[in-house]
Amino acid sequence: MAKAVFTSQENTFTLLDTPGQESFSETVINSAALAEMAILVVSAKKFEFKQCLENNSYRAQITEQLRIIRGQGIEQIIIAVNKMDLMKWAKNRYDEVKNYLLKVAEDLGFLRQNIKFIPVSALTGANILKPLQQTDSSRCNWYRGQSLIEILNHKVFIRDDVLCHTTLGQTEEHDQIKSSTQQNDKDKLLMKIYDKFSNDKKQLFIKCLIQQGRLEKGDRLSLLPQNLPVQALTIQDTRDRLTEVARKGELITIELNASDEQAV
Ligand SMILES: Nc1nc2c(ncn2[C@@H]2O[C@H](COP(=O)(O)OP(=O)(O)OP(=O)(O)O)[C@@H](O)[C@H]2O)c(=O)[nH]1
Ligand SMILES: [Mg+2]
Repeated sequence: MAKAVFTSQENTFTLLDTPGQESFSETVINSAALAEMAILVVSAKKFEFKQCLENNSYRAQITEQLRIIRGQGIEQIIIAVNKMDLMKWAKNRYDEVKNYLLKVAEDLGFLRQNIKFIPVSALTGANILKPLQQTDSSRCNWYRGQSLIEILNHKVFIRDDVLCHTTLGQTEEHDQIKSSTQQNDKDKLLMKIYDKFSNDKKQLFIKCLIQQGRLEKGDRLSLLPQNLPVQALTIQDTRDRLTEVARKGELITIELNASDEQAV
């Protein structure tokens, strides 16, 4: 899973990019478990979409990705129909891709109102930041909707439950840790651990999503389910910079004082 951070005027976004190939399903599962929403990028290019759809394994693969996204609790999805520059922004091409994927997504339980389709060109940047009518109106006179960043900024498509409001008792405990320093349930730190690693200096690190509360450098934590006491020696923020404090929604890396990697 590759991570990138970008900001708009209103928000900071963390993007978890996963490859499309079948062999990367596990990465899609892990990313979707951390995500508030999903963007599926599909190619509108004839060879890449049409011929692929005639290929059973590709059909199975795109269905599998949508199934994983849905299975991880994501209800709302943006489907970006990409490479529209190569198709000269042909509406019938866009509609063909859209109608096919709409059916697949609906069959998997996505509700129509929760699926947002958008034509884009990642290469030229069309409809990514500025809406099409401001940049490409001569080529595409049929799409009058929002650009990708406008959809993201409106947040209508962003779920909040991955950044959960549940208490510990209601969540799966095995992959979460809580702070023992804070009293108020509302502010109680809750994080989902999604990776751990150690370096050649035998320093142990975990990667986490902060689901609620805030973490400060030096905080003492308890690792569930074993109730292992650990301390956050250092914190790296979403951009991998050292920081003193991290908050809800951030994907961070924490250095722990635990020496036994196996126990973590
Ligand atoms: N013409 C055109 N080419 C594009 C566009 N977007 C991506 N490409 C090209 O398509 C190729 C594949 O792009 P990637 O960004 O690697 O595609 P990907 O979806 O990340 O692929 P995987 O990670 O392997 O699943 C590259 O050669 C890109 O330059 C687009 O909008 N228009
Ligand atoms: Mg890629």
